[in-house]
Amino acid sequence: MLEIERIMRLLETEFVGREIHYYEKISSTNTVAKQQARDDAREGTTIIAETQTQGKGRLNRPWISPKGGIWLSVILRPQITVEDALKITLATAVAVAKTLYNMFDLRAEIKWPNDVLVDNKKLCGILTETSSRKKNVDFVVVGIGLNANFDSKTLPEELQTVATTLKEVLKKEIDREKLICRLLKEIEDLYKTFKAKNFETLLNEWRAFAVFLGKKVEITNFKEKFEGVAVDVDDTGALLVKLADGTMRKVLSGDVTVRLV
Ligand code: BT5
Repeated sequence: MLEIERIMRLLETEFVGREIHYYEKISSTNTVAKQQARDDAREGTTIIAETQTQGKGRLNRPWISPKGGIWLSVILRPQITVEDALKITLATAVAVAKTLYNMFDLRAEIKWPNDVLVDNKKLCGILTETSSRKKNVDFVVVGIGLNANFDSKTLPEELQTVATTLKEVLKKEIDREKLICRLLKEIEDLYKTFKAKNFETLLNEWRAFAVFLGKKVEITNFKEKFEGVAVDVDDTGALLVKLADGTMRKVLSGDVTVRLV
């Protein structure tokens, strides 16, 4: 079980995680965070759960959340448009990758828009949800699911070959409290960079972990499926894919499959 008091003692942030709501078991930290945000929870409020019964990914896909994982959501209140929220997802992926690199010397890879992978297997997923009034965002909830201290054998069979955990990669259990503190600090630092509109700095950090850039990818989204080479992200965070005929496509949502040949 996580020791929240220890997290509070180790935490070096100004506002992210300064208020933590901890649950042994809840539906989804994102769902609870959204409710608390609607009830005026202050910026940085963080919801952490030991397990989730209805953890979710994008498009309401299930996120399997056994004990030993890190399942948390942070409430942010930036003054941005809904489109800008994509950059918060990218910044959060950088925060996860930097934390793993700084703590364990582990070189994770970011896959656009919301995956952190090790050896091509999913270690972490990010779900950013926004609530908006008209064009502007009222609040953003950033949910992070990081497979930490459990074996991928505890996941459903179809995920066992495509998912991995820190315990498996590092061959030991990690200090989850310390990791959460470092992660929340990285999130806060990158969020400050984001708010200062230093997008180029942010995107450059992102590019350093985005190993799939330059590779052949298949894009699947609600309206189409196509192949091309992932070239870069633009200043909105959209993925730029070059098609076989040389034209460039801008991708704002969808799943990316990296072709290994
Ligand atoms: C994501 O969606 O990757 C976002 C996951 C966000 C989870 C966190 S946990 C804390 C917070 N509270 C929530 O309820 N959610 C957030 P997407 O890219 O759509 O990927 C979802 C897919 O990942 C599923 O369809 C499965 O194939 C796979 N998956 C499910 N559980 C997994 C796990 N534990 N590890 C690796 N892959 C998993």
